[in-house]
Amino acid sequence: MSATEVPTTVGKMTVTNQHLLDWVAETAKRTQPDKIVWCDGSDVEREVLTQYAVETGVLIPLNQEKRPGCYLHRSNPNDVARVEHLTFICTPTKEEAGPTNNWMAPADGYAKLGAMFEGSMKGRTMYVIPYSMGPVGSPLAKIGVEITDSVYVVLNMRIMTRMGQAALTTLGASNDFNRGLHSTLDVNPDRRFICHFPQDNTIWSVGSGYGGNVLLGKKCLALRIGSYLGKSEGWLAEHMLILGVESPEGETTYVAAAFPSACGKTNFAMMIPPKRFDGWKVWTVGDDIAWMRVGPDGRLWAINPEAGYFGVAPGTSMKSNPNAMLSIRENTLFTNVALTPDGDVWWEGMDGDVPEELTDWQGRPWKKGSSEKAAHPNARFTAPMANNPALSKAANDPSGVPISAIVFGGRRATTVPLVMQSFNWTHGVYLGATMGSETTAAATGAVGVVRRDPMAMLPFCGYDMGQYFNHWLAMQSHIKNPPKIFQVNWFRQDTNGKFLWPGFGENMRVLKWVIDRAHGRVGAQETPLGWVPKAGHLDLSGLDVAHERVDAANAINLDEWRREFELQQELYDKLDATMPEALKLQRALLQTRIG
Ligand code: SAT
Ligand code: MN
Repeated sequence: MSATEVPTTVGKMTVTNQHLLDWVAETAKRTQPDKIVWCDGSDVEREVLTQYAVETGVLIPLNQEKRPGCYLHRSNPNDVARVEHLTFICTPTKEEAGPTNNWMAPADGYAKLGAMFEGSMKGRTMYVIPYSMGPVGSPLAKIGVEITDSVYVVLNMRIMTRMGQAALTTLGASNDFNRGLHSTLDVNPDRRFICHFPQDNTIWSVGSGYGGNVLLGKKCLALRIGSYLGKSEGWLAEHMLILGVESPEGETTYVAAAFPSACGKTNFAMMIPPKRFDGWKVWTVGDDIAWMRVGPDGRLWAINPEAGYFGVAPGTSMKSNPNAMLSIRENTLFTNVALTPDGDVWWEGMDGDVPEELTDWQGRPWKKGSSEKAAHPNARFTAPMANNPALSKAANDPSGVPISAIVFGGRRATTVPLVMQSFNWTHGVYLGATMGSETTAAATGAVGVVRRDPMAMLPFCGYDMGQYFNHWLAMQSHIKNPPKIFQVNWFRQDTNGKFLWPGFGENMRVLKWVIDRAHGRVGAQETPLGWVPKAGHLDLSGLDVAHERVDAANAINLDEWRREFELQQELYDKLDATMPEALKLQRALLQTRIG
């Protein structure tokens, strides 16, 4: 298709941005789609595309009485999670990508994927999706355009981002937008790559139809490219939820918290405080990503660049996360969950009895007692944040929210205590940098292995990790009123493998201490590792758990920490070339403290 054949209007949308028109024409020439659809984000468009997705088997309508506007998608069984081994950072030198990223030279990346894009949309429709990450017009927001041949991607991007005309209007005639190009090809793992070109603000993704591999605004732009932009522009793009805690007196304190994928960020962000905290309220600003910039008042201000939740379904229930269950009642897309005989969704860990019969995530009949899971462990829901009863009023505020505390958390069966505050900013960066976590089903590969996941950014940092730590350290001099930094671990176990801490809503007790510390109004106990709550400061009244178990969850065992110290050496070795001196010093200081 030649440039002149590219339609420039659809419905009422007029496209005048020449940079965008040129790029679309050039891409159409390469990929040769049958048709080009410019997505305006309208309701009519959603209806038409949903209808098309149903007709072509991409979506299965759910019971519209029980779940209005909800659909099920089954991905190819070889394509159910992010693929870190096929994800590349394409910087001019390997050093810029650093030792924790896969690297490809930009020319090689363009050549290799370029060949795969040749004619890849023949017989298909090419969708052009303009979108804003962040409230439209926010000084923290960024504009992206994703070109894709997947209607599933379009329908997910509608929920996850502010998509369509408004984004295009904000872009105006500017050339400053992320160029994301995606083609599903034949969903063959041998022809699957996700390549990032930070210097060009460009993402190319082929061969997958799943989540973070293809919803290019999410991990690819908001984190990998975002972190690179943050470094050069002086802000932070982080794998963090953002929540606001409102006290009975009406004071709201905002907290950002980093946890690896599938470690309960969505649950934490939507938490309902237990009875003991009557009158307290937790408001969700975001459940996965935070973009943070220093405000004129010297505080760190955060926006959630997303507009929806791409949450893990298994384990989500009225007990674990009522607000998530309420968020998925309508206008939600489900991926790889099980289907009930009456057209509703089901997954392991949902409330109520296990149904006698289901259709499993691969479309096969499933019977109660089967050794196989009915829903894929990384099955997801895509729900508009507007559905969340606990959505913060500030979620759409272009200026974001001021962050008083930053929390780093991993999934650790041993060693790491329930909660701890860093001695200072640099020590806080050290705690984040040395974070470890057991792997989950959110990425392909072994599950349950402890790996270092600095600031939960290991799979998402778009440049050298040592430089990233440097950036965090350097930010201190710009933040006059910095947030306090904490480490938490909800996942510590007893010798029988049972969790010591009940988690979920009870995490409010930990959160209360965190915000009181952030405001400087509660005591703490110094340990060799950091500040921990003094006896009596963690509010345990009404908690249905033996105090010895809470003590065990909080315990600091120096033998375990000496082992942990040795394990952290691996990270230091790997990042030796660029590991900041300040963090080497932190390690040396810790060694003298734990002996
Ligand atoms: O598949 S996603 O990357 O979008 C979800 C996750 O891994 O956190
Ligand atoms: Mn995530």
